[in-house]
Amino acid sequence: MTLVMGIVNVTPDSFSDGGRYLDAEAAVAHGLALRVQGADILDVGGESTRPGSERVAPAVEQERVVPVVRALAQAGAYVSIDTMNASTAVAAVDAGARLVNDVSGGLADPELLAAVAATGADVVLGHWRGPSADMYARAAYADVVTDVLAELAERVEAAAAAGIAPSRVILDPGIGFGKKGEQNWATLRGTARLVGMGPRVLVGTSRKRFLAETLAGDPDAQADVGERRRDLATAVTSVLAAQAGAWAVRVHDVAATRDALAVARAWEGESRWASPTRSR
Ligand code: PMM
Repeated sequence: MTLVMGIVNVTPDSFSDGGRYLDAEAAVAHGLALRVQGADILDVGGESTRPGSERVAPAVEQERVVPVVRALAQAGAYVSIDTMNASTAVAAVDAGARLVNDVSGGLADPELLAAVAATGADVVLGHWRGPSADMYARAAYADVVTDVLAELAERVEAAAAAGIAPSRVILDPGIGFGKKGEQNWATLRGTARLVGMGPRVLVGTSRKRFLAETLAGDPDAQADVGERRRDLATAVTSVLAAQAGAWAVRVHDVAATRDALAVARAWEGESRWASPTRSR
């Protein structure tokens, strides 16, 4: 069954939560609420990767995320740390994180893979072609799925060379990272091929621009598509990712995604009734 990773952003500039969870206490409360809604994993991040965003100093990032990781891990949650920095990854694992989620696949910080290897944590390697500030300039592909798979295979090799076995790796196609509009849909259509590479696969479409562009029917009007419609679109793409064999989906609206996955499973005959939300 596909796992649900709930997003806990601890950033002042995230487009998704408007910085509402800047305060660590509020972020912890939000994470615990996502858990009650049925999140299997809580993904804590302190650096926004929204298109055009600037990098955050690792020390600032750690001030934001470490207390939140510690509190959620102490509450018994399976916590992942969304970071491109080796020092933040190590600090978060020390605080109880069990998974390092690097959207850059180890490319942004050359120390990250070796640092994660030493911790024993699992690692998400995302497909990435450069920092968010100018990532669309690198959105040129001969064939997007073939290129993404080949570049991720290189990251799996780099991880292995650093001491991380493929069984500890989770691959992520990096939806929205160095990919525009239709390139994201083409990448998603390749999910089953990505799953065929062997490692577990995580797919993150939640509230992303390409969904809003599709719903608006006009890329220039994407900002007019609100959270509710983006969350509904995300529930649909998450079901489709699950059907293509994804190990997990990364979402803001955990309750909607769990409901959508429960309905899809009932259609498939795997489970007739939705499991009640958990209050672990
Ligand atoms: N997307 C964002 C941030 N972290 N991590 C993974 N593994 N995959 C993603 O697609 C991904 C990510 C950007 O979205 P946000 O700013 O809404 O969290």
